[in-house]
Amino acid sequence: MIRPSVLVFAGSDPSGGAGIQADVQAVAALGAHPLSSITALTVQDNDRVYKVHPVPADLVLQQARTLIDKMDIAAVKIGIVGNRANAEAIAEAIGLLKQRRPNLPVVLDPVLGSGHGDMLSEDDPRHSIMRLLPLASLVTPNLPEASALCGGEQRPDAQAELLLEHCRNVLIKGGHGDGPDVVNRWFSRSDRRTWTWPRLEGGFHGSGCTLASAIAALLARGRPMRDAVDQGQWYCQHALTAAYAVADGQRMPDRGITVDNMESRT
Ligand code: PXL
Repeated sequence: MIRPSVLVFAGSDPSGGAGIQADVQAVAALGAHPLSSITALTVQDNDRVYKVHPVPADLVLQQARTLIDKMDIAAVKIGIVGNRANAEAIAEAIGLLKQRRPNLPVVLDPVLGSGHGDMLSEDDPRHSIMRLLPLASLVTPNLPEASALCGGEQRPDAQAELLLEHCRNVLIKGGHGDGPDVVNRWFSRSDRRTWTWPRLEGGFHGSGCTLASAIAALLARGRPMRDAVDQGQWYCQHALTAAYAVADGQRMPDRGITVDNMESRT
């Protein structure tokens, strides 16, 4: 049996909480195989980012092409890209993949900065995100990201309407709000659904990466979008509930949790 692969474009987070380190764990936990093209090296601990060093664009493309030439890729996940040249390289790789698989699922996590607001791109990440948005099948902004991508618009319904002009599915995550619950809203052009999860105490490192990668893995395994968005959140919430500390500050989602009974949810 060939296991479906997810090609992840992401930066390295040496703390092991976010970025490619998170993506690899989440994709594997959900039964797909993680392939990677590293877009940037960062210098960071579990709280703060001190440096971002983009990988040269030709190397981002070469990493991907070598895999694309040999392997069938069932889904793509995009995290930080590092700079605009890397966004172009990623667009080229996705173009190649879509020649083979026109309906390739592509999950775009539109990261504008770290949880503390530290830079994770050499230039304005909004340009790279807008370049990649039409190539994505799902975009997963939190509320501040959705607002920044929509000219300061604050209302999720209006944000979704704008983003749906570029991308077929939008998941607006409420983790950055306040209140006792986190409300996540999924919109497609013909459907929508809202989830309410209890807000967990404290801060986490890499929750957005965990969720987007989980959804990409589920899409790679053939789940319909609505189910993948549902089950991905279920997995992410449990990984956050089981989070552990490695130092003061943000905790690490436990992405090794067992996911057996998630199948029964939809
Ligand atoms: O969670 C967003 C994110 C993505 N990618 C890398 C990161 C972070 C947050 O710190 O470091 C590499």
